[in-house]
Amino acid sequence: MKRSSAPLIMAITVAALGLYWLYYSFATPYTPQTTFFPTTDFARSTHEVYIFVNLLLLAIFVLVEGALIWVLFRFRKEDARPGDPLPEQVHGNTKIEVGLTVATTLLVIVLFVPSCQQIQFMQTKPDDALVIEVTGKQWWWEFYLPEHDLVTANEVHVPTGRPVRFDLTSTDVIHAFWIPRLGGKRDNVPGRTQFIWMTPEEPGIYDGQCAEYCGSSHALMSMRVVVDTPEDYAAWVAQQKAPSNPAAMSNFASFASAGCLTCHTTLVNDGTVRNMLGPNLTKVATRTQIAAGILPNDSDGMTTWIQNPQYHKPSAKMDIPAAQCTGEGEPDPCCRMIGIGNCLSEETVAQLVSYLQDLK
Ligand SMILES: [Cu+2]
Repeated sequence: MKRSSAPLIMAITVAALGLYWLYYSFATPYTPQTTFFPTTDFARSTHEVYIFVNLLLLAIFVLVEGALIWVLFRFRKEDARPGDPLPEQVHGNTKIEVGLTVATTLLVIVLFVPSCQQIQFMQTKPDDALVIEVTGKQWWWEFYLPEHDLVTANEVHVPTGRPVRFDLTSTDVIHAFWIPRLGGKRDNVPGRTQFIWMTPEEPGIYDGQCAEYCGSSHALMSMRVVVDTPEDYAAWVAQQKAPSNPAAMSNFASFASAGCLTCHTTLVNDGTVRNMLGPNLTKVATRTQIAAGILPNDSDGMTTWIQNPQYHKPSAKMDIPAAQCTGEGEPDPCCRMIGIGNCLSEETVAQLVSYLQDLK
């Protein structure tokens, strides 16, 4: 009987395509949330353990599967001639069983040691860290930097060359803080504070994502960490802390009368205004994105967000169903905004966008 090599060729092709897809999905620097290009001490040491464990397991896989395939071919039925005796029939082999048990125990020890070293490294708080308190909320992030008494949202800057410790908690449900190239991940649990820390080494923009299912818009809960040189970081802090008088800006009256101040503030970004219902917008125009990473921070992004936040982020606390609006005017698009019964005309929306784009 002629043996067909088609299944083997097909298996190799599928495996090769799978590896190709994996590589281009996860293993290029162009993938923003890859873990394969770590840029902190924490991310790199975790990555090294990961690679070590996986190479070891790959070697075992090749050995075991190789032995299995060898046996399949060596003892297959087609090679037996009529009248050949059965191979020796055995039951149990003490040497092999003891050998496998010892080898498995050694393997567990080899995996255990670097994992424990990594856990110890991660759980030792570094001296002189820049502390950032991170509060997860449905569905955005509040950052508070005690050293500068500074509150911001969804996007935060850190310097290179200094350990950064993120202290993680939540005010509603469990979220998880994860910026793959900086290292992670760890849960934000209501009522307790956990931490992760790392020392950023390369300036750049690093995106992350809530990694614990937290409700209908969980997938729309991104965060961004901008790693700056120490000089750029100092400039960012100075910009965030710079005194301004947003209440004197021409469109502040529209912002106030639209009810925005019920949940947001634009007036102060120090520790006195933590845990508001919506993100602190004091210097919102300095951020690159809005709504926790789902829209660009420009006039178009801001306009479409204000006009219809529920379209972009279902069940977000901003907005109520249009049917509940009680104001005058068109039901749509005028009357689909903000949970206090206000209707926003296009003119008002334009004023709000103009106001917010000036907050820098
Ligand atoms: Cu989530």
